[in-house]
Amino acid sequence: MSGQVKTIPTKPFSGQKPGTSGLRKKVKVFQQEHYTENFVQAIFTAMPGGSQGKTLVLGGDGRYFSPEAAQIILKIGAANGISKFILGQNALLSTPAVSALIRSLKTDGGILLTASHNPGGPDEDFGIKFNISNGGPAPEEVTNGIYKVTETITEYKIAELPDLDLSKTGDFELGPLKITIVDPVSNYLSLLKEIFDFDLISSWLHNTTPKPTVLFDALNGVTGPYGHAIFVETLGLPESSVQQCVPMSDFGGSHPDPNLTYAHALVERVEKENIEFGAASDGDGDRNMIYGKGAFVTPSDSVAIIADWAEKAIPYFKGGIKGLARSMPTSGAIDIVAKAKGLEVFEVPTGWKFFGNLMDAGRLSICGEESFGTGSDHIREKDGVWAIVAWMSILAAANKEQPGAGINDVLLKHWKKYGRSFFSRYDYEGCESEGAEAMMDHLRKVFASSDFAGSTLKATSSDASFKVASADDFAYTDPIDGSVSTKQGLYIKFEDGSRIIFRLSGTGSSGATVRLYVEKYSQNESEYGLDAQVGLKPLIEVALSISKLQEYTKRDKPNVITVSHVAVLKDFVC
Ligand code: G16
Repeated sequence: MSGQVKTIPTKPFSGQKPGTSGLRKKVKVFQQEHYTENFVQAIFTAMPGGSQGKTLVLGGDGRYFSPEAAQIILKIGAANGISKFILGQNALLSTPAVSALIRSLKTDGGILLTASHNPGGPDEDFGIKFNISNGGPAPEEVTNGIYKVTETITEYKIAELPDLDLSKTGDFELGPLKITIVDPVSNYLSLLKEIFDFDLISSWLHNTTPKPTVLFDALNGVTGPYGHAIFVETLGLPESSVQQCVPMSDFGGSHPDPNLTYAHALVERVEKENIEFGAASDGDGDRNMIYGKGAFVTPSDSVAIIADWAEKAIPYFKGGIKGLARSMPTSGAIDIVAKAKGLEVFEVPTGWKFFGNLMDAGRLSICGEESFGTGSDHIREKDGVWAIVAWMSILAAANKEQPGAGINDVLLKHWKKYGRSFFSRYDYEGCESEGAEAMMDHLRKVFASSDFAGSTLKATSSDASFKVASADDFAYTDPIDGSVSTKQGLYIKFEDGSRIIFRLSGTGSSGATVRLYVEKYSQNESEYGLDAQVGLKPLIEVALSISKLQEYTKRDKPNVITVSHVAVLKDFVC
C-alpha cells in the first residue's frame, strides 16, 4: 500500500478536553468508532506551526490499547504530512524518556500514550498527551486549541498503510513516513549518567559496612527496564533489589501509583527486611515515592531536600541552581530552602506544564509537586527515576559526612536546619461530580462573605482554633508569557502560616476526585518526630467542617491519605 490518504467523515464527541495532563478516559471510550481518531486528528490540526514535515517521538507506558493507538497515530500522522516518527520499541517509553528524546534529538514534540498512575486494562484507563518541542506537556493555549478542534471536527485524514511491526529496533519506511524504533532505555540512561555521579552511589552501596540494602518497585509499569538497567546492570545490585519490573498492559491488575496505599508491596518488604532505601515509580515513570525503613519522605519534603543537597551531591548542579518552584498545594518546605540560599521560588498551579516556561527562561532548576512529582530542568517532565537516583546521591553524600546515615537522619537534619512543614493530602476518589462541584461552590460563597477573612475557625475535638488570614481561588499569571490561569484550587491561609486547600483532580477518567491538602509549619524540635496525622488533626477537622465535605460528597472517609511516618491509612477516619 502506498499510503493513499482517505478522508473519513466524523462527528464531534463531547468531553475531549485534555485535563491536568492529557486526555484520560476509560479504554472503552477510546475504543468507540472514530473517538481516538478524532482526538489524534485534533492534535495534528492544532499543533503549533502545523503538522507538515514534522518529526515526533511516540511512546508510552505500554498500557492496554497502546499498540492499537500507536498504529492509528502513525496512519493519521502520515495523512497529515508528518515526515518522521521516533518510537520506543513495542511503543514503550517512559514519560521522562519521551521528554529526553524530544530534547536530545531536537524533534518537534511527541505523543505519549499514558494515563500515568491510573490503572490499565480493557475496563480501565487510557490516555493521550501531546508534548511540544521543549519536551514538556503542551501548554493550555495548545490544549485549548486541540479541544476546540474536537468540538467542531467533521472529518479526519488517514493513510491506508499496513500495521507497523513495533517489536524491532532500527530504521524503517512506512509509506511516506520515516520511522526509527529505538531501545526505550539507552538515551535516557546516558542522560542520567551525565547528571549523576554513579561512582559515588556505587561506593556508598558497596563500600559501606554493613552494606545498605535497596529495593526498587516499578509497580509493573514502564520503568521496570529502566530500574533494572540502573540498579542491577549499572550499580551491580542483586536481582532481589528490584521487583515488579516487567511492564504489563494491566499493571498486574493493580494501581500503578507510588503512594503508601498502592505501593504496599514495597512498604511491606522494606519494613519486613529492614531495607535502607526503598523507592517506587508509577505507570509511566514520572512519579516517585521514597520510603526507607520507618521513614516515608513526603514529596514536599523530598523536593526541598533535593534542592538543599543538589550542589553538593549531584554534578549537574555543581555550577549552581537557577531557581526553585512548587505547585500551589505543595508545602512551603522548598520556599524555606530557597530563602536560605537566596534563590527565586515560584508557586504555580498543579500541573507540570506550568514549570516549562520558567525552565526555558533559565529561571528554574529544581521543582516538585506534592503529587509525587519531582524533577529538574534536565528535561521538561517530572522524573521518577531521576528523583530516586537523586536520593541515592544524597544518601551517598550524607554518608561521607555521617557514616551510616539513612533516610531518617537526612530528614531530621533537614528539619533541624529549616523547621518542618507538616503536610497531608486526603483523596476522596470516585465522588459524584455534581456533589463535588457543589462543595466547591459552597466554599466560594463562604470565602466571599465579607467577614470570613479575620474570622476564627475551631477544631471539633479540641480547643485548637485558627484565624483566617486570607481565602481565595488560586490564579496564576505566568511570569514569562503573561498567560493567566484561574480557578486552580481554593485555599485558606491562616495567621499562623497553616493552609487548607481544596481542589478537584484533573486526572481522573470519570466522576470526581476531591483533594484536601493541609499544611502546618513548626520550628518546635520536640514536634519533629511526630506523626503528621497527629499535628494536623485540628486543621483537618476545620477543613471537613467548613467545606461540609461529608454532606456534599456523601463520603465519610478518604480512599488514600498521604502523610509522613505512618503506614497504610486506607481506613483512617478523622
Ligand atoms: C499529573 C500532572 C501533575 C499533577 C498530577 C495531579 O501527573 O502531570 O503535574 O500534579 O497530575 O493532578 P491532579 O491533582 O489534577 O490529579 P501524572 O503523574 O498523573 O501525569
